[in-house]
Amino acid sequence: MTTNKAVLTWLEEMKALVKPDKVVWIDGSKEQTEALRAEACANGELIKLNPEKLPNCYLHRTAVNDVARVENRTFICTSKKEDAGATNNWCDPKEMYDKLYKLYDGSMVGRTMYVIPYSMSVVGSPFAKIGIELTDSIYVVLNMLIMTRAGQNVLDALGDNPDFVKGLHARKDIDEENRYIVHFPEDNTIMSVNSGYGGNVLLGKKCFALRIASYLAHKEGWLAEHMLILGLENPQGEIRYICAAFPSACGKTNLAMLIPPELYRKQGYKVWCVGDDIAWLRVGPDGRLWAVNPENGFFGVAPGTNLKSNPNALRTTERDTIFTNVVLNTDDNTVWWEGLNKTPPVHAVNWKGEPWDASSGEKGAHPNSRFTAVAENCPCISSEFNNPQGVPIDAIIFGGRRAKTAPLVYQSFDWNHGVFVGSAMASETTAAAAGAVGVVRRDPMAMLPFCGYNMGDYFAHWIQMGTKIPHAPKIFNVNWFRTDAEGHFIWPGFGDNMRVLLWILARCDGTADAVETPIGYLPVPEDINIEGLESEGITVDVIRDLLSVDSSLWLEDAKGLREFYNKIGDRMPKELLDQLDAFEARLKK
Ligand code: OXD
Ligand code: MN
Repeated sequence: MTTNKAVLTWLEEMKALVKPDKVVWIDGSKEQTEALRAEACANGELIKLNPEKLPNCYLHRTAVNDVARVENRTFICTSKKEDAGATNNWCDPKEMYDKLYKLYDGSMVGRTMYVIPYSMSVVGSPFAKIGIELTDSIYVVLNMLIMTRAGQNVLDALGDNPDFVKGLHARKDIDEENRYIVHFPEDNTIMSVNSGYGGNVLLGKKCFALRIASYLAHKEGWLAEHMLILGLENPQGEIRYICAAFPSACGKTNLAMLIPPELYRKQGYKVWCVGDDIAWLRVGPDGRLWAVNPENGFFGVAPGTNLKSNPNALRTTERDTIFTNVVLNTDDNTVWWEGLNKTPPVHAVNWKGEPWDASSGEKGAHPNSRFTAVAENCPCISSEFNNPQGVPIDAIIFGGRRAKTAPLVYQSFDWNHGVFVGSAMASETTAAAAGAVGVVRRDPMAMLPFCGYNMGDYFAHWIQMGTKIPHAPKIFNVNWFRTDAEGHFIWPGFGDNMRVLLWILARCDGTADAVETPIGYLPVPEDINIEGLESEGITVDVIRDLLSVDSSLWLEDAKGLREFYNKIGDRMPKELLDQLDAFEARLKK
């Protein structure tokens, strides 16, 4: 497979540690993948679904104690604690290696170790980075074959180069008390043990493409971000690209695959999906910011995905998909989840593998149940998805779930103010009682759980990047989640978010006016097109309300932000502290 000395030496070391019975290199061939699927079905790891209704689709169930990312057991182990910063769990690398090596010792006795060479981004792209994951789980292999470009061609591209990210995953006993997801950014190394859940074990995704990559991006002068990438095509056939960062479970996949409202569809508007979760961004030779999606598939949340919320995602999952922790319909061997439709299966097995009756009131699918689907099966996948140069970005959007504070949309005054807006990102639980405000969780740039180094340095890097992009994207903030006195969402969201994207692009072109407020530039209410929304109760007055800025709420928010900045400590860049002071002064005026 390879004569790369660094790869082979590391492999021998890891073999001596975990002591597998057998080692299998993943070559990416159809034959090998098919054989692994058959083996996983035979040993119970996978259940083959109805080949007519869901061709080439499988169901997997994780252990009941292993259903989500474990942030409290996720570590960034740099030699100096300050380099990981106050927002990450840290441990001295030597101490952590000692602890982990004890856990891994002999963990693959009697098992097979799979060697997965994979590339994040198209093999050979200037953005691409290579990783090798060692795992004892066929489920991981099959997921990685969807989520990344994996196989022999990656080893060929690596050649003799010792520069690759080393990943070791062992299922071990799925013991929560000894579950660790650990990053050693200075060693290009990731170690994951005692979990089988995607976000903890598909090491190319959060661990590499965000945590390790953000560390590398800081060193090398680019950005690795928790962002979707979409292309918006106008009736003239011109496509403009936008990146957007929202915290987990705030609708990134839905926005990335948006279907325009009929009014716009008729005119010829289209939205193309480049990515739904991660963007790697570099300054191009033309001085613009260019983005690729380093992934090759979607690891999306199933519950709530339906024909209204996201028909494109639903259609993407109709073949070649691995479902995890959803309901099995035993009548026709298909799958179901809450929010798919109003007709749960009559004979069914829940995510725990138990017989399940929808009338019990218990959920059948786990709320974090997932689909792992092939990006190229998406009906709206962008023609640029495999472009090794990426796509040029006109706008960056930040957003969160705010019941009251943030308006539907606003634009930052400039790059540094935009970085401030991103750093102030937060999401809050919706308040049931009128006027009550939910609990705010700060999640700057949606990167709180994914930044592989000190958050203060990360902010400084964003400020620095602003000086290196001659034609930088404009920065915006959106909030689809404002609620009325009864706690109902005011804005219809989903496809209608397109109306807001059009205002954003008009601002990028300089063709829309704006109102200057203490928080940034807001739309003139009449400039958000509401044609066709009358039946949803949306009038210009409602838009005016959605765009209102309550200084007292924002001053309260600024207090929370200052506490957060203080927690980050002395690596907070002065530029953002100045932004915060200026923000408060504008609000008090
Ligand atoms: C997430 C995810 O948790 O994408 O952000 O899975
Ligand atoms: Mn995500």
